[in-house]
Amino acid sequence: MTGTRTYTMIKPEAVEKGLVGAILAMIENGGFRIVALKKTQLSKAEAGKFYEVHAERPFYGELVDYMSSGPIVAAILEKDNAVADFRALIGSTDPAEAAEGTIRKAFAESKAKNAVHGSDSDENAEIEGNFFFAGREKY
Ligand code: 3AN
Repeated sequence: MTGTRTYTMIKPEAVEKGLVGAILAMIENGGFRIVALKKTQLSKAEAGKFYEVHAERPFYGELVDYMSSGPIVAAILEKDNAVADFRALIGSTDPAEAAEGTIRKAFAESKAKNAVHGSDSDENAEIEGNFFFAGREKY
């Protein structure tokens, strides 16, 4: 039986620091199956569209600049209860509040440079996954 899906990005600072393998290992060890995976870089316009829901937040400009500043690793992940279980695995947005054993506790620098993205709902997971991957890139 297949599980539900979520979407993640390993963010520019974590890619730059050579943490892709370590983060993917935590993801697979956490019981997630990788459905799709690629290294790519967002243009400013694409980052702006991806984070459109945060357009009114004070950190939006900084977030868009940062997320388009270097390559990211995008992935679709599958597991029962994928969205909630993945958010538990990544930990709180603020690494100072992230629990032991979470990806952000291990690798995040700050609220902005917090190593990974995780979708916040099944609906957004589908939209975000389709933003990055064509049907023939998902297995
Ligand atoms: P999460 O990524 O935990 O779902 P959201 O959805 O509140 O958190 O925020 C989306 C992204 O915006 C975060 N991953 C982070 O990169 C950035 N962000 C959130 N809060 C701040 C903040 N106070 N300052 C700078 N960037 C922030």
